[in-house]
Amino acid sequence: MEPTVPSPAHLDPEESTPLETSLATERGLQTGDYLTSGQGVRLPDTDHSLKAGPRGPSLLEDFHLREKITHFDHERIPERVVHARGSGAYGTFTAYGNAASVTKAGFLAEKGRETQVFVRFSTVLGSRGSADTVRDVRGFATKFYTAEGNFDLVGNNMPVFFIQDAIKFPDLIHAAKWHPDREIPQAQTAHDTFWDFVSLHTEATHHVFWAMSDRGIPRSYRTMEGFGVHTFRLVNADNETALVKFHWKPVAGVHSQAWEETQLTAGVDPDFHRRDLADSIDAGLFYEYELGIQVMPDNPDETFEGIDLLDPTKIVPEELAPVQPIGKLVLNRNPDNFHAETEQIAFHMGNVVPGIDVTNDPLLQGRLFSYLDTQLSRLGGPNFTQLPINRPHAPVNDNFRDGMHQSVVHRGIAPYLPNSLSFGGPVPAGPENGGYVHVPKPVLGDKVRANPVSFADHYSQAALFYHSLSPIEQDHMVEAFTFELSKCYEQAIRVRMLSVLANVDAGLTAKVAAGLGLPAPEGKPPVAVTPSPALAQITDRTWPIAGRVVGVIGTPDAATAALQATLKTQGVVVRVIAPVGGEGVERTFQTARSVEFDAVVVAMATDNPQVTVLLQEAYRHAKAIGVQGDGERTLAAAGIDVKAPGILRDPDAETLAAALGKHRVWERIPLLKPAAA
Ligand code: HDE
Repeated sequence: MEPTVPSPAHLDPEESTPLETSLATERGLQTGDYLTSGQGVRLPDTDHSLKAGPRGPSLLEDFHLREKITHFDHERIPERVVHARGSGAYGTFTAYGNAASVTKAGFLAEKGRETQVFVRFSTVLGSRGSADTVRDVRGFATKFYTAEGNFDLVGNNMPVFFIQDAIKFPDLIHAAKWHPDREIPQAQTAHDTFWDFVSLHTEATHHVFWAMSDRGIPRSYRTMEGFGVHTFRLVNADNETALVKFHWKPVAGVHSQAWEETQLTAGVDPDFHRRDLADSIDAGLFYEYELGIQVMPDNPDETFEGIDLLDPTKIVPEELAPVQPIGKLVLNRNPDNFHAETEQIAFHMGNVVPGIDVTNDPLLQGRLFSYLDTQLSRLGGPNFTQLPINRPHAPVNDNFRDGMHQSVVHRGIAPYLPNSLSFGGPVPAGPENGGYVHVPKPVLGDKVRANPVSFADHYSQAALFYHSLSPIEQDHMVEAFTFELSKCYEQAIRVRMLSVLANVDAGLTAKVAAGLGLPAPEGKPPVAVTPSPALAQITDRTWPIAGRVVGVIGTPDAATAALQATLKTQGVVVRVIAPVGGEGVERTFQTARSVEFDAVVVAMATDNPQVTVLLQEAYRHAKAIGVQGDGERTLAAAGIDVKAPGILRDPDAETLAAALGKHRVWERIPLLKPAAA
């Protein structure tokens, strides 16, 4: 029986609340020309508290003072226990329509269907105010406001995780966050407790390799992949199932900062990634990604080519199961209010829609509990789904009532089922009416605290990853391990971690050990490793350059005007760096730092020491450097050889664009090594 009682507008299936409308309503709360109190009483003065005489004590009866200060005192909510530092944007997801064979979820299956999303990117370890560019995993969490309800894909920029079972998460995070006695270091894994834990808990090895690779220091959120990590189960219209891994593939390619660059950026511009996201959207240079799936048969043992699909420390190499693109995401709108939208968004692994189901991955199973639970303390009660950013765009008719911060004035007297006083409604929806039905899989087994045997392999895929990287990326990983372990106080932890590395690769271990001044232990690395070329990020490919930033050292005169104009047509942001400010100047010698630019063009002669440092850094970080006019004298002052790779004499826009499309001048890297190395 269909419900016949009229429901309030926000519950009415005919009147689902599009995000635009709900946000407009929220903005509408601030109306009128006059300043008022929270109760709507107009106020003549908000600068002086009510006092007994100009010098007298403030009076308790000043309702405006008390209300203003009280509200202010409670403006902050608890930061996320992990992923506290983040930023987000709205976007549109458009389905290619080719996923219908594996899922009935309309937003994936129907060709051309557009779905609004909000994506929140984050680091894991730092507090809300920490720097964006630290070495860390990045969160890539997407809320799809689908017509069938919200679907949240709460992923990371690395396809595996440190642990195989959710019960270890508090241990991992206690070890990885700051030391509890002094609350240092902030947003770093380079400390004793982290390396103590991961060297003892070897199932983390594969993930640690990803964290120590260049994936841990992305150039921007535009240039990183996203992964659902776990295996999901998709269901099509004929109720056939497939096991699937989700991937976000950035249209701009996967690119990273240089390690030294990240450290400088953390000081120069701690908001580097956040700013790039917001500025790019403002400039119409939208971030774009394709959603892809690896599809594996849903066989009873849930393995594929010998890989246990329930183990979140394992990938399925793309060469074995290609990533099939099924839709495109464009991030095209900045939030209006950081707190209301980016801070209050609440993701939950249990937000699934018909056509998408979970698997028994023990990490995923624990997450199904954690995300709902954490919002209760973070957002202050169970009604956070009513916040505009969390509201589904599908009709809601849940019979949930009351609770803290209830903002809906529910009508009727029968919020229970079965009832006869609300004409029996709302009625449960069977699958024929779009009801969510869990895939009926048999569950059998003894109650045990145990892992499948296959989970015991902790090293083979770490080796697979390491051997899939380009030599430059491998070198970066050696440097990262050496740097991080050098930061430990306890020698025993370094020694123990070296013995873990020795079970992955002897060459890597020898180099890290040499850097630490320790003997390299012997281990038992896997004998045969088949690399997955898809994992390397330095390849021969050239990538789109929209959103890349070029600094022009010179004055905003005609000399570089043509170059600038052509680059801008390709979406490149050009900033003139001049001796002093003025019309057309975005940076001065005093304010510019190398980390802001993907390439630099030197169009004037100067021996300004800050320009010298900028160029030396750009050179060291293997960035393309163009030279025009008497700019060579500036390079000479910085001690840079104009014949070195990537120093481009009078580059036209095409040459510069080609260099940007490679991300860095990789041929210069060997020249940057100390002679003894
Ligand atoms: Fe999370 N994680 N997580 N996580 N996670 C949270 O939820 C948790 C894990 C991820 O931008 C928290 O609302 C447990 C894997 C992202 O709002 C919390 C376990 C992956 C975000 C939580 C994991 C993630 C979170 C903190 C082990 C990648 C940020 C605040 C079982 C696939 C979402 C919150 C945002 C946030 C718990 C492991 C990704 C406490 C218990 C694996 C991107 O619920």
